Amino acid sequence: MSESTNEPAAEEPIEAPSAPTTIDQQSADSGIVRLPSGAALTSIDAGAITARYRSGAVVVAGPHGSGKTTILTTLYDQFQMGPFGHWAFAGSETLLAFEERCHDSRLASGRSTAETVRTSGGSHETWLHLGLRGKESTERRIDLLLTDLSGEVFERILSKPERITELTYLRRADHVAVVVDGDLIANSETSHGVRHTTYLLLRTLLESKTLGPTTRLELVLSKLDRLLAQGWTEAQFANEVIPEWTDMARSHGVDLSLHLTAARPLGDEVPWGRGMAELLETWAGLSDPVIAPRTIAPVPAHARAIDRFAWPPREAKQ
Ligand SMILES: Nc1nc2c(ncn2[C@@H]2O[C@H](COP(=O)(O)OP(=O)(O)OP(=O)(O)O)[C@@H](O)[C@H]2O)c(=O)[nH]1
Ligand SMILES: [Mg+2]
Repeated sequence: MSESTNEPAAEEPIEAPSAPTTIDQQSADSGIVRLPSGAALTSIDAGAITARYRSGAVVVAGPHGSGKTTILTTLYDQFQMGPFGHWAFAGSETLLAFEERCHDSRLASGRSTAETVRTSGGSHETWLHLGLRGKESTERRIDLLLTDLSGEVFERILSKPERITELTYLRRADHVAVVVDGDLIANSETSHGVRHTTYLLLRTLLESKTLGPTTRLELVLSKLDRLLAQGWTEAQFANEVIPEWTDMARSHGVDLSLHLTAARPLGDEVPWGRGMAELLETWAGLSDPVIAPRTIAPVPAHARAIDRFAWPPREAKQ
């Protein structure tokens, strides 16, 4: 992704990614079966999947350590045990990337506690792919593309909000999920800071006109187990904290939906994967059109083809 401001300003319009050929097509043409590498996908690779299947793009946002990658790996891990929620696993072109991210949370890693490797800031390979098929109705298929971005990307946006225009994939996203660390919310030393940065990130997303016409904005509280372990209740969180974000979003004509999750809780109080089924349902369901029409800022002239995930964005559904 183009997070650098050192990009030379390109005079010429940037070419959209060329029409993708599917793996099936390539096999038929050449007689050679090209298997996906399994690594995370660049925006161009992700664009090829969106061209092939009915798909949903989810940008998972939030500072370093907020729990973004763990949410994604737990979603994937849920399918190790069979169908999950209304969905069955229908394949992934990023199996290796999922496995790498899951490794430190498994016994085979030799660790005494489950961990998630910190996401590196410099990679263009930021999309994870989950193919899903309806558990009851097998004709129903959707392919989810989920960003696994480093928290540094969002920390940079918080210090320089104007750089949000560089995140061109926001325009194409069906969902943008802002992840908030429940552990930090509950801790009196960090609570004010994390509430404020969440407010600023949401406000930047809403005011920058970088969301697409049908993009849904969600707030995902992570580490619910840590919030409860520090004496908070879910009702207290909903009454005391949430309104400062939802009221601001409403003033921009947006209904912010909320998910309380514990992707990988410590202890037994909160079940593993709490809130994941609801999150998957939201991301895999067809999003309703946004009621208020949105004006969208133009893509910056210096954006590279690699950053233009399936641009132009989808038209607003009627
Ligand atoms: N107690 C608890 N810890 C969690 C939960 N989810 C994630 N964590 C821990 O939170 C830490 C950070 O999680 P990550 O998923 O790596 O966070 P991230 O947002 O991807 O971080 P960056 O990649 O650095 O931006 C890891 O040590 C996880 O094990 C949870 O539900 N409960
Ligand atoms: Mg990460």
